[in-house]
Amino acid sequence: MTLHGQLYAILDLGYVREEDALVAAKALLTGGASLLQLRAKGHAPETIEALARQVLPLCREAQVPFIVNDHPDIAAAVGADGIHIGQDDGSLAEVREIVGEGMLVGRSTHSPEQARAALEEGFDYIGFGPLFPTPTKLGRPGIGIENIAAVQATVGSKIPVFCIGGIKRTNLPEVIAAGACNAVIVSDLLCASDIEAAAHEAAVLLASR
Ligand code: TZP
Ligand code: MG
Repeated sequence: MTLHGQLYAILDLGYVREEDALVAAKALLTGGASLLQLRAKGHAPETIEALARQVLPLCREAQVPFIVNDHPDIAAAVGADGIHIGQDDGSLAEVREIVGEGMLVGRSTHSPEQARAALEEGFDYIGFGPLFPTPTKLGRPGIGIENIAAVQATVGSKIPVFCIGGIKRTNLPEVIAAGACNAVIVSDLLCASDIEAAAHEAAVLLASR
């Protein structure tokens, strides 16, 4: 995977209605997302799988990896490009048993220690955050921007590090100045009046990294 300059967009059903999901996915892709994840907390597995089967071809057309959040079985069933798991979602080995060797497997991390551990375990990329408190991930404190540069210099020289959590187009320059090379942005894109333009703005800022 490329180490720098990537906007990772998430199609999060907490912000987008199911019936609007494909239009939003197209806008994120056209706007310049480098990866796209389907995140559907609390939705039935059948719903997630059905939507995944519709989003996947859009990603293939855009030549953007399609990642499924939380559900290795669905990722494997639909032939996704990747699966993203949290700290409490088991080990890499357990997920690999379900999805096989070829698939990208990403891990959420919330501290420099967790970031290093994920690299050592063999994950393909990490999320690092939430940098700032965010309604998208309620109950998690912001970890701040102080450790971005160190994590980017160590872990980020081997696998992509995606800063995440409360990142908006307005504070993205500050996050980049703190050392970030890649970012995940959820609500600031999905709640924008023009999702494609918002994604483009963020992608352009990151592309300079
Ligand atoms: N993991 C850590 S923060 C977060 C996730 C899924 C949510 C990021 O969403 P937003 O709306 O960009 O703050
Ligand atoms: Mg999870």
